[in-house]
Amino acid sequence: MASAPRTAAIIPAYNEASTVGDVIQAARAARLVDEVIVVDNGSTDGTAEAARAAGARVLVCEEQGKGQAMRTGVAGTDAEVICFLDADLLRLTRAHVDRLVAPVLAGEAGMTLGLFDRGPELNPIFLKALPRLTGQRAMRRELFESLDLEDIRGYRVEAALNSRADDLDLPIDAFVCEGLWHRTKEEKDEDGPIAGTARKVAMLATAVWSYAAYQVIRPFRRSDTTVAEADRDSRVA
Ligand SMILES: Nc1nc2c(ncn2[C@@H]2O[C@H](COP(=O)(O)OP(=O)(O)OP(=O)(O)O)[C@@H](O)[C@H]2O)c(=O)[nH]1
Ligand SMILES: [Mg+2]
Repeated sequence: MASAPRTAAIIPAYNEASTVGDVIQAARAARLVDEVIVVDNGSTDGTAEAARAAGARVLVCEEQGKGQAMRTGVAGTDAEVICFLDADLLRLTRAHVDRLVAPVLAGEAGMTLGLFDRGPELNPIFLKALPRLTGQRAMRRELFESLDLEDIRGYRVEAALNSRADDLDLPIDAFVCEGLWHRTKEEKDEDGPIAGTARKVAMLATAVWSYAAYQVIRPFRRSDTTVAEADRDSRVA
């Protein structure tokens, strides 16, 4: 019998020292996770040190951006299944992480999506009616690697993953992670809540643009380079 593919939790983190340790702890406690990788972009608040202290392997991404950090994480492991987790999560449990990974390992889902718990009124709306742009998602590495380099920049990456999974008709397993929440941009922005809200609006605009770019512009691009093509030589053995 072939041995089960190995699973890596990859956590992009930029100035998340106050929460990254708990996220790592939940990921390390998960039964189905074999290694935990944090990808930092030169955080100035001790995120890398906190991540190392909590037992993660820390990689440094040279280029700023969430998607770029995810790419660095994937290139830095040979795991077949990847579980992405944000570093600003509150109340993440090992059960949430295993629930994300299990259907992908079993081949029952091409991608899983773990949504925040917004309560009984909002959960069905975020689960069924809106684009599911969560950072908590598991997939086989090939799905991430099949994305175009242009499509993974910053916050475009999540919409791009959703679009790609749709293109490939992959079965998606989306669910609410009971109790899960995060430190929002409004809370963590040093320049105050208004700047935080502005950054949030910019991020959502990026996601909308990403969907449009994927659907409209992509077919006309002349030279697409996928993540797999770009990172073939840098893959760890
Ligand atoms: N390494 C790295 N991580 C990043 C970068 N940008 C965002 N992240 C991480 O990606 C995760 C999600 O980013 P957030 O900015 O919280 O995005 P979000 O949760 O979708 O947005 P909010 O609702 O405003 O919190 C967090 O763990 C961030 O620290 C970056 O440039 N580099
Ligand atoms: Mg967040």
